[in-house]
Amino acid sequence: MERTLIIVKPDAVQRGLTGEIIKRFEQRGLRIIGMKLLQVSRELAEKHYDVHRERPFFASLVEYITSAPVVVMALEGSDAIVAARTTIGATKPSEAAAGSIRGDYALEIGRNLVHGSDSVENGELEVANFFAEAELCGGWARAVDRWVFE
Ligand code: DAT
Ligand code: MG
Repeated sequence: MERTLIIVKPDAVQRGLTGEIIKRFEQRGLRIIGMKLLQVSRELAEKHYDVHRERPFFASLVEYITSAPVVVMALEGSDAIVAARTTIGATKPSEAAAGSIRGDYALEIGRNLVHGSDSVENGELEVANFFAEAELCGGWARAVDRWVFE
């Protein structure tokens, strides 16, 4: 099982797309093991986006993610990293596949609605950055799991 951190970004929350976005991950079969609403601090934002620190868009990225509340989710599943990123769609929404979240609801890279971890290692690190272990229901199983996971 892999873990991925999903952030329903401020634009998605403001636009009332939180439920629609959660629904897509649920329908995909990924298991929610943690979820909360919070306003990201500058410190946490800079840590989360540390790999982009030297990029020209870093300041606006931090500004955007800290600008209003977000919903963060920790999801678990087989191949969760790739599955979630496929559901999210390409970074640049104008090029994202129709049927993906960004392809259906977004136009611009700086308003691309949702974050998903990009590797197994980053999934673990990012979930730990946003959730205390006690906030995660790591051990639970759904009755339907045997119909989703082979
Ligand atoms: P993703 O969010 O698809 O994982 P990423 O990790 O490469 O994309 O970049 C993180 C965020 O930074 C991305 O969601 C939007 C912003 N970003 C990336 N590349 C950008 C660019 N060339 N111009 C402006 N913003 C960019
Ligand atoms: Mg990324």
